[in-house]
Amino acid sequence: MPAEEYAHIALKYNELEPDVMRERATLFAELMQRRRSVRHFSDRPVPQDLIEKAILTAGTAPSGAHREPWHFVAVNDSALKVQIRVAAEREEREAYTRRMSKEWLEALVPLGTDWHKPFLETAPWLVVCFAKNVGDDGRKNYYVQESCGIACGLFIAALHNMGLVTLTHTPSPMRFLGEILQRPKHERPYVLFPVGYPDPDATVPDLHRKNIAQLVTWL
Ligand code: IYR
Repeated sequence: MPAEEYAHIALKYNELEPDVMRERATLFAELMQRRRSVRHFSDRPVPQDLIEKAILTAGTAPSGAHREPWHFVAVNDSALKVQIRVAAEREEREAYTRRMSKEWLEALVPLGTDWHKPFLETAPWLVVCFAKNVGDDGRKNYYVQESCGIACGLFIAALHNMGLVTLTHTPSPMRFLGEILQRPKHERPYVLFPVGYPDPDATVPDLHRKNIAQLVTWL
């Protein structure tokens, strides 16, 4: 049976004065410039309602045919976090010592990462985004990778905006997440985000971002 068309309603659009646009654009760009991927977490608890707000924000992402091809699992349970750390480190150790190419390992040298993932136990929350190639109604989803990528970007921005830190972690392969978290077969783990407060002694690599000339070609 074909799906029915949505009713079309008037757009709620709030036009801003140009100086207000500029002020807000500047503040948001400055806020986002301060975002860093963090690998050293404090074990300070974070209330569930904050995680919920970030997931609701992620869920505002545009998606192919508005199929919303994502599902988030938010893990606060210590035993589950230990299980995830053990399984992730098993895969990562294998990846770093055998599976990753010399070229790949060299690309990671500036970041100083290795197979140890203590943050999977320390961070109060592990949030996993699962990508769904098929919806719960059995119909196919479209642009699943793109849609989930955008949703995860909004999730990261929402966390940063509320003063929490995270890391886009993709242990490879990460099938084990579907098993530990008991997700159905048609859901594929997309990204794992440890979320929390930074460790007071957290450090980050002193990296720099592309400037505007490097970022854009104006035609
Ligand atoms: N998944 C591994 C390796 C890794 C890969 C990339 I590309 C990074 O930007 C960072 C790490 C890990 O998490 O260590």
